[in-house]
Amino acid sequence: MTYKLYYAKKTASMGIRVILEELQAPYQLIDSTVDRSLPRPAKQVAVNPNGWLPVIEWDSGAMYEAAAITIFLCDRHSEAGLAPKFDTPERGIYLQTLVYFSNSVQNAFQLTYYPDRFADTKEHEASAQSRGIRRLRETWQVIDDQIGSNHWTLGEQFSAVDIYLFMLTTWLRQYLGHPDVNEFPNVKRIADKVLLRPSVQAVYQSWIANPEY
Ligand SMILES: N[C@@H](CCC(=O)N[C@@H](CS)C(=O)NCC(=O)O)C(=O)O
Repeated sequence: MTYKLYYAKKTASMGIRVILEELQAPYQLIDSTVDRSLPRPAKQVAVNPNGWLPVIEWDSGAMYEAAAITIFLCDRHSEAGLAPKFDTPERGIYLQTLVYFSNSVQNAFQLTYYPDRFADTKEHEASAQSRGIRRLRETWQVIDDQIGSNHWTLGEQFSAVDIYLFMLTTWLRQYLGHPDVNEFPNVKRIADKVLLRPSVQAVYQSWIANPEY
């Protein structure tokens, strides 16, 4: 069975691709875009009426929402050990962190990337954007404090949360006024280790060559 991953560079579909690589699950990339002026694959929009990436399809289903896809794939391929087992304390923190990434950190990014979606008028967009920058600082600080001196985000064991964390750090853009990842030394320490993984080296080649690409 081959997964179909609707895909565009710079998006959360890159993180899902790293997870598929780590799981050694066969997949096929379906070219897509975040440019709303360009057509997107009909099936992608049928699965996700919001029009966002990532979307994933498999032999018996399809879904969207990057954190949910992460949880689904890691449970489906549990032998790879990318998710803590069900009855461990780490399992709770794993779910908590993925959902926090999705609803708080990603939301802060959205305020800065798409201020028009959070403001009634053009004049209010700058305010939405600057609040988003402040929110990025607040939410990354929560994650940095949570990690503390842990080896990986959840403790001793590498997990899909570390990949997700790395992906989100690649969205930080100096030119948008985002905080620098170095403001969050524990996050940076983990992102640097994730970067060394062959899966990440393969998927993030362009970003590695030019982080603001
Ligand atoms: N909560 C969704 C957000 C998805 C999202 O915002 N995707 C971006 C790319 S990372 C996108 O498709 N943006 C295009 C748009 O919003 O028009 C998720 O985590 O999957």
